[in-house]
Amino acid sequence: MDHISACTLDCPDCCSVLVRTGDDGNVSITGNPDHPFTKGFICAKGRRAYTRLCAEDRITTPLMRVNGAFTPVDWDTALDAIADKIAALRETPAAMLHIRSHGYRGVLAEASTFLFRSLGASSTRGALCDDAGIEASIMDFGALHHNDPHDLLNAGFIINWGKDFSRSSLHLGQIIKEARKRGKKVITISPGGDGNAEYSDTVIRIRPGTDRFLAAALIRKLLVRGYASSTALLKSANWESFKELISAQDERRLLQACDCSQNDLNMLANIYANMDMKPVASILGWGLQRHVFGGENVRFINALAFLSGQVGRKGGGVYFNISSGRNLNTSWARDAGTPARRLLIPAIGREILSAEPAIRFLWVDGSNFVNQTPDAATNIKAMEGIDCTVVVDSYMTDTAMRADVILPCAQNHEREEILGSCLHNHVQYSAEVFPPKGESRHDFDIMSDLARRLGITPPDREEVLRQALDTPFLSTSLEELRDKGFATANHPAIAWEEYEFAHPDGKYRLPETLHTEPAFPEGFDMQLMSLVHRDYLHSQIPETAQNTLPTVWVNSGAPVLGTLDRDKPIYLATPKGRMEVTVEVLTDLHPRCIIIRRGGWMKHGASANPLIETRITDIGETAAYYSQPARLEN
Ligand SMILES: Nc1nc2c(c(=O)[nH]1)N[C@H]1C(S)=C(S)[C@@H](COP(=O)(O)OP(=O)(O)OC[C@H]3O[C@@H](n4cnc5c(=O)[nH]c(N)nc54)[C@H](O)[C@@H]3O)O[C@H]1N2
Ligand SMILES: Nc1nc2c(c(=O)[nH]1)N[C@H]1C(S)=C(S)[C@@H](COP(=O)(O)OP(=O)(O)OC[C@H]3O[C@@H](n4cnc5c(=O)[nH]c(N)nc54)[C@H](O)[C@@H]3O)O[C@H]1N2
Ligand SMILES: [Mo]
Repeated sequence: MDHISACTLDCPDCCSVLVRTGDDGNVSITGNPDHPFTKGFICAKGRRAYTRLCAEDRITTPLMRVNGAFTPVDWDTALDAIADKIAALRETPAAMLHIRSHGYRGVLAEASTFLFRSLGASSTRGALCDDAGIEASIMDFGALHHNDPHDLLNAGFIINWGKDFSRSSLHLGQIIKEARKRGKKVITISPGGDGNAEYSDTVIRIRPGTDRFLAAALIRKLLVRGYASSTALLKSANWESFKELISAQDERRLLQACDCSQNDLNMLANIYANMDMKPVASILGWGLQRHVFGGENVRFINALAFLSGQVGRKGGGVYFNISSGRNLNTSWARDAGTPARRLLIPAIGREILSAEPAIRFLWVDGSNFVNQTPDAATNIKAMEGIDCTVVVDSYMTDTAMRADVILPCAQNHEREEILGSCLHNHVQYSAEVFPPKGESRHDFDIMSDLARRLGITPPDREEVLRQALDTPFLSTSLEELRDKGFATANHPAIAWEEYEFAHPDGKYRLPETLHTEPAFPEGFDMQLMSLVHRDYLHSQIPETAQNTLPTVWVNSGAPVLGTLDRDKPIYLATPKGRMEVTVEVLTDLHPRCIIIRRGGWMKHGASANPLIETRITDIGETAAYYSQPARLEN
């Protein structure tokens, strides 16, 4: 039998899927062929969802720590104990901290936000993911908006600023393949070592963290040649000061700063200058904003697209992302109350240790923050000082193993959800195809039971799903959505076509500063990039797949290879410490880079995050993971 469901992993593609259950007990998961974006295929992560439900190491009963060891307890015992802890802190809500990340997506997933906002507990600010680029784009345009992804088929040129089409968004990659079949040219700008060669006509290798210099050099060239769009100039709020900033730049220096050549510059300038009237679409990956000047990187690329007249144009535009919540109403959770304070998530260990009043209760759901945030060793220390930690998860992650109570949650295809995408405008319905394993429960129901114990009336689940669809962009009923599996929100296919930007004066904002890239400390002259894994979402990796040494990749000509003794253990080292690794080579990777695929767990010696120092991006308070100086040593 076929059931329509959706993948709830934190991924832009946000696929609608068919879960096929056979009489023989076999289960297969495939892409929904009727969905306009999924188009009948899904990636390895989505196909594996069922294996994950049946994993032997899955936690399926509530666990409480008794004399140091986890002991199974019933739900009432666990929730009564948690309610007592919370009740004792009701008068000092700042002492309670709620950490929720995006291990799974959906409107019901906002349940914990509802509860902890209602309590006025402490929450987090900043981000681990894409807020540098989001805030940068909002500074420029006033709001997040991009063309429909299928409009890429109308482009003449697609300039890919560092998205890895082969790993992080396969459906976007499919559109790129289709565009190339139709004769569109794709140019990728990246540090290399990714899977983009097969998606691109030309690849330009850039030094990581420095795209703003290439974009600035291109803008400078367009201005010198007189190719800037006059409409764009008129629509800029700060054109005069920006012109001065750009005129003061030296082309040769800009190119040196990003390791790009005069040829690269000329080729791109000819494309952006629109010599042959073909529209140019720019795609911004999220890698280039995970650097200390990640926000500025995004702002200069946006400015380039805007000044060259490519914004608001069919086949043109800039794609960073849209808000995955923009088509769904979750005001019941968001407006439930105001957090007492917000601790900075990319520095969370340090923040907890220095919090005043101290954090005495911690609730974590949909997050493996102990392993996933920088300076992970400090997170362990921070956890030790908290009286009571509750983790809602199904696996014994680096975070869960440090909890006092673990509450087992229903997983994808075991719980109903409605969720949006940060890339396309379809809203998906994810179904309860299987009963939650063992005693696992929907996060929403866990929250509701706890809320009642605290005298807080939780909203009705069905009502929340109905309310979610009550937005100006959707015209579907819950019944229709359940039946069809998706609905399409109504937005213009071309963003900013009217050239009316979302700032109060309707004008675009150009960047005010261009910062030089900080120098690396003595002895650490390589740069560690902890990039997405093709087969897993972040740390959602089976433990059985983590029993070998983690691999790092460097350029086959990297000087460090000449100094390493291959017969001795090799370590990846940063000023924070070192970990043993296996080294492999790539021919196209920038010689400055070391790549590690992210998500490996600390308990298996496979996480890079204990080695990554806390650095915060210039805009959006995001973890600047990729600005990490590193080296390899014996
Ligand atoms: N070194 C390095 N680290 C990084 C990054 C990097 O670039 N470099 N990137 C960062 C990025 S982009 C992100 S988005 C973060 C992601 O980091 P996290 O948000 O912590 O995401 P995951 O590692 O996927 O862990 C999510 C957890 O949610 C659990 N989960 C799944 N479904 C459910 C459910 O229905 N209910 C509940 N309660 N839990 C569920 C999973 O089992 C898993 O343990 O990591 C960041 N970490
Ligand atoms: N398979 C898989 N897919 C995923 C995820 C996953 O864990 N696994 N995670 C999902 C999530 S939460 C996220 S946030 C996204 C992440 O999606 P992406 O941002 O696409 O992924 P990253 O691997 O962080 O970075 C992408 C590429 O950025 C390039 N890069 C790094 N620094 C720079 C730079 O300074 N300039 C340029 N031009 N390029 C640079 C690197 O070459 C890298 O290949 O993926 C989502 N999709
Ligand atoms: Mo992310």
